[in-house]
Amino acid sequence: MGLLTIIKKQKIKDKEIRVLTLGLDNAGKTTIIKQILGEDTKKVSPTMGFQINTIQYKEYNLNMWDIGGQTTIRNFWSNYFDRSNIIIWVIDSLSLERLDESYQELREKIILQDQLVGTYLVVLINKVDMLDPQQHQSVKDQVIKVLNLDRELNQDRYIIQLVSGYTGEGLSPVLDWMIERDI
Ligand SMILES: Nc1nc2c(ncn2[C@@H]2O[C@H](COP(=O)(O)OP(=O)(O)O)[C@@H](O)[C@H]2O)c(=O)[nH]1
Ligand SMILES: [Mg+2]
Repeated sequence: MGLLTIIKKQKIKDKEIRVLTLGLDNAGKTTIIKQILGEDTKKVSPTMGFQINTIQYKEYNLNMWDIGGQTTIRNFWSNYFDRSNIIIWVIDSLSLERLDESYQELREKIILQDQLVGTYLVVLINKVDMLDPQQHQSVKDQVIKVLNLDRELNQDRYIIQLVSGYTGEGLSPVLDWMIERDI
């Protein structure tokens, strides 16, 4: 194998990004992944255990790990932290009464974990297709206020975005943000 081939192979390998998709049960994690994969989002059943999907996006391979969010499974999330580059945290904008629970889990199980220093965080506020567009900003403001990520993370380490797993709205800026990180 010539040197150039080796370098090329190395480059391709470098373009792998490992993404863990987490959040409370029913937030829409599996639906979002299906939407990005171009699969039917209406055929989603609760995730037991985990599933890995590779998404090709502009020269990059995004290895998306979809992990169940039921209470009993949450303690096993840390088994998947090793070598993860990005954590996607999905919040259900139609269940804001669970926002405090979501925040507690995000903080305790993700942000405060030493293993995840250096990992980027993507917060997706999902199901905005069901919201009146006029509510979008206030829902986002509410999430920003409750999560208060500025306390623990540098601004270039995270992004908060309104999305819909059903329509795909808001997802491509997130994919671009992910591949533009220094990973
Ligand atoms: N209206 C709406 N419903 C959604 C959206 N994403 C997911 N859902 C619904 O929310 C429920 C949970 O979705 P699922 O992907 O299984 O959530 P998970 O448990 O986080 O993987 C399902 O009934 C989905 O059809 C969305 O963007 N908009
Ligand atoms: Mg699921």
